Amino acid sequence: MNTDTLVALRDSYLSAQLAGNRREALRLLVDEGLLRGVPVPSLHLEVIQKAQWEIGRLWQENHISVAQEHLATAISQLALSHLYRHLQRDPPNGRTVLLSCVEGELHELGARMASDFLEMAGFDVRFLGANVPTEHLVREVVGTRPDLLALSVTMTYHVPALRKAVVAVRETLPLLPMVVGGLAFTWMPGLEADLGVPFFGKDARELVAAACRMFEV
Ligand code: B12
Repeated sequence: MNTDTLVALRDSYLSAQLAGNRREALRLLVDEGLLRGVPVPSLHLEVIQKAQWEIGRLWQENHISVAQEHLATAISQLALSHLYRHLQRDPPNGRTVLLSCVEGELHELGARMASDFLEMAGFDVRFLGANVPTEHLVREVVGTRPDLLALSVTMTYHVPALRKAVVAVRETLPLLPMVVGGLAFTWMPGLEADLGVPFFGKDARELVAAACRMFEV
């Protein structure tokens, strides 16, 4: 798939988001994307993710309102739900990943996308979504005993919550492998070393590559 096609698709998708046109946004992803052979991971990363980043820029620079950002993001949520049933999955690799946003963290779309990528790679994924209180995260980890715990954090002011979660999980299950990611790591380089937890990449594709290396699957 050439870059120009993906850029054009992203621009059209962004216009549909800004117009609040859910049907057109889905039509673009399906008719102009999937049915023309654009792989689902490219729709995720090159169309939806990049459109979301652009929505962030437009909001930050006051070109769109909070309501318009919400409208646009709701469309991307719908798009991910719709694409979910079209994910091409590798055979199950027998490993379970529990993926969660830390307490207070409301940005869950990226973590959700990361969950979909892990699923495509054959992992069994438990995705807890946004703002999971640390105490409940620990209970869930103890209850489900995943092979890997992945924590997502976007806002740097949620790093203390990440730290708290890492400490609490370590106290309870010292041998459980943990990884961290999300935009906060772009803004605070080196944070992972400070936490003593590996950073598994800046997007969902890198996360999957690292997880596969870790388990040799
Ligand atoms: C949508 C959005 C929201 C929505 C989120 C809704 C939802 N259901 O997710 C809402 C309205 C809740 C929101 C709130 C806020 N937001 Co906001 N938001 C965004 C926006 C526009 C898009 C986020 C998104 O969907 N990204 C697309 C996904 C696919 O990308 P991603 O998150 O980077 O995820 C990828 C990687 O990070 C990685 N990844 C994610 N998790 C993990 C985990 C692991 C282990 C690994 C390895 C990888 C990984 O893989 C993902 C897929 O490739 C961003 C702009 C941006 N640049 O992202 C601003 C942005 C993040 N928000 C911002 C701000 C300021 C806020 C608020 C403080 C606003 C306010 N005043 O209230 C609040 C904070 C809320 C909170 N308590 O957490 C700023 C942050 C700036 C900064 N440097 O601090 C941004 C950058 C906008 C901007 N340009 O100013 N926001």
